[in-house]
Amino acid sequence: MKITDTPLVTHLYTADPSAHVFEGKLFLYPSHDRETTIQDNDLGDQYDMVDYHVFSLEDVAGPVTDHGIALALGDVPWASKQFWAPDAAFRDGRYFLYLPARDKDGIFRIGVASSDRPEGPFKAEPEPIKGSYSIDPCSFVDDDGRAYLYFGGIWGGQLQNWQTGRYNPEGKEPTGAVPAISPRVAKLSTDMKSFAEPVREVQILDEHGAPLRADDHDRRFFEAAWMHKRNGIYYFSYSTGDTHFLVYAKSPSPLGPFTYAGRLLEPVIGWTTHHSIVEYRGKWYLFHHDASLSGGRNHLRCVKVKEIAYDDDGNMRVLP
Ligand code: FUB
Repeated sequence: MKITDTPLVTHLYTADPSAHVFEGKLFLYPSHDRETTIQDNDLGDQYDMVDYHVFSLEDVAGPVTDHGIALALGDVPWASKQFWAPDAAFRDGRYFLYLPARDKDGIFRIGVASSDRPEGPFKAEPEPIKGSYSIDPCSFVDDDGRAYLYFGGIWGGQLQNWQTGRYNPEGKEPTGAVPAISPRVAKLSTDMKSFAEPVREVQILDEHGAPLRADDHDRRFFEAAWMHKRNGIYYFSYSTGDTHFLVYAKSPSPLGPFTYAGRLLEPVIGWTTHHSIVEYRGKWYLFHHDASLSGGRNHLRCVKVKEIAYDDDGNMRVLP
């Protein structure tokens, strides 16, 4: 099938697609958007999701199989609301689903659930990952077997509340020429269920080697981290949030520092933009979302796919 700018899933609203190749097929782990009467606000309260469906595709452009509910909010003992953007990983015969949600105190944490099947159902651990906070987990298993969890998001994602390493409800996004808030990364333990090391900051530098500035809203990290590796280069891509771009940075190391490398996607219909990048049958793809299926309602989004091309220097371009 030919790739077109049409939603891959139309019987549900879906967003934040994390794409992986498991068992020779493409699997999508998106958020499952739902109708709500909550008014849009800068904290994202309108994104009030309560379960995850897993989808699979043989052909990148569809059709898509909906494998049904893989995990429900009520089955995660520590979570109170807002099942936001998840990710999945495979290691040693088990599949892992990483999920951000607010805990009973309203603080975003990241939990993990596991299954012997890529489509689930997943069984959640009773507590969130110790030392985790904020949103948008992205798991990455490197060729050497080491696994990492990248995460973080500002504003509704609360990363500004963790600038000292402890939760400060008064935390604000910095302004002006100071360094922007950095996304976070932690190495995962071999069972994939805990952090093996203290959480670190992921440095994103400009072309002069200086950290991106807080007032550089066209380039600074906002949310939606994704990591992929191609030809020995580690690509850290993310959303700039209030300027609505998907951008990326490159490094020779999974832990950075990363150097800003360019823009991947211009703003789409709807406030949020979010993505994943995956190689499938020799080509690279960007799975992302917009709000076209709902006529532009920010919290009712739909997953789409585009092809990516790389130049000889490893720079990326999304094909129209
Ligand atoms: O889907 C809820 C939130 O919206 C995600 O966690 C963010 O990345 C944004 O897409």
